[in-house]
Amino acid sequence: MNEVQPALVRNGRPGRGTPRAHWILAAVVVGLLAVGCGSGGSAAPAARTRAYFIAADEMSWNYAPAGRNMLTDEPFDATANKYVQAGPERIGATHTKCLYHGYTDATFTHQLPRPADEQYLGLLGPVIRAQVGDTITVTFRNNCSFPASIHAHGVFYDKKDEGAPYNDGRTGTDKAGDAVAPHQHYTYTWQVPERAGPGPMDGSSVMWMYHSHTDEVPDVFSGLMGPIEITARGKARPDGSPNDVDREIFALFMVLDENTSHYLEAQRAALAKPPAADNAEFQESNKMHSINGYVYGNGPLITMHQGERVRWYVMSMGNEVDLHTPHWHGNTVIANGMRTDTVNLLPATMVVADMVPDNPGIWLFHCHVSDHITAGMQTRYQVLPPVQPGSR
Ligand SMILES: [Cu+2]
Repeated sequence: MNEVQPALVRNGRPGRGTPRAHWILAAVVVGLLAVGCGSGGSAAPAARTRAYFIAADEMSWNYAPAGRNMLTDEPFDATANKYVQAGPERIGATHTKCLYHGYTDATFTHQLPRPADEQYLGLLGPVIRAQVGDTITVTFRNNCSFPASIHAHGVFYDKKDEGAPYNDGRTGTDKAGDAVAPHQHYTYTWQVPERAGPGPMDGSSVMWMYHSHTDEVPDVFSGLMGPIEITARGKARPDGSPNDVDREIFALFMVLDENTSHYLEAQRAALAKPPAADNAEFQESNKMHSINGYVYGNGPLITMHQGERVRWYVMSMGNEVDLHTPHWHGNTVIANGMRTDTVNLLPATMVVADMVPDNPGIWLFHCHVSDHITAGMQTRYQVLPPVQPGSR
């Protein structure tokens, strides 16, 4: 079967803000697929293999690239500067991280550019999408300096593709995906059976996550996390996204505790006046209360149009402080079959919330835990006027 790169066709949304080139590309890819596997172009969904190429790349990540508090439109105050201001004894807003990036193929020479309307994803890895019945392959290359893996939630995997080393009686190649050494690669294969897709109370798609699980705690705090979205059989567009949703937004609420990152010690030692690693104020300064790796609204504005069917996928990871309550100003959502404007997250929980925004404007989207508000776990989203029929 031909393999496709869904990340390239991700924006297939006819008449809904779709870059035309992407839609044409989607049509070409689907056509090639039909020829390649003889499945034809009928409405019945053919099971597909969706091939992703994801590298873990070492890089500098700036939690506050705007350099000011975008929620107040003022310079950072003393509270914010505890976290974002660099100095002889403080790392500040920019940390070394290891992040998942999508690539075009197994040569890992061309990183997939993130379209403008996906820039808000920040430090999250590429969205992995599939439909029930599909097979997902992820060729993973580790460009970071420590062994890493990709461990998926929800989908079906054999032991060799679990991406997590522990005492489970396995040996040899059965442990191949547990720890990919620096500069090595490994291809994970995950099946997408019914039990990976929506249940009786779900909508047309569900959220899972993937993350490194070789040394789970520092791997995740170093930044190795991403979302998975699985759509019900027969309800997916060519890119795997649900055909009854106009726009999808993914958001990670997490106190990224850089004290627990693989890179903390090197960064601490590089300071002009390195404080002790257990210095309480230093430790607090490294706890980045972020949404998709941005603090104080510093990420790109999340945008949508009034009247669109918007599906929010929110998740958390981390520690006992990672109890978060994402709250939308200005509009409401339906989550778990109930109307609300605030949902609950604990580490490694995932919530899907559907919104049809009826209220245009720029609105706050923030964690409602008081300590997290002041530490910067806030951002904004914009509801633009409705898309006029035929305007695109
Ligand atoms: Cu919170």
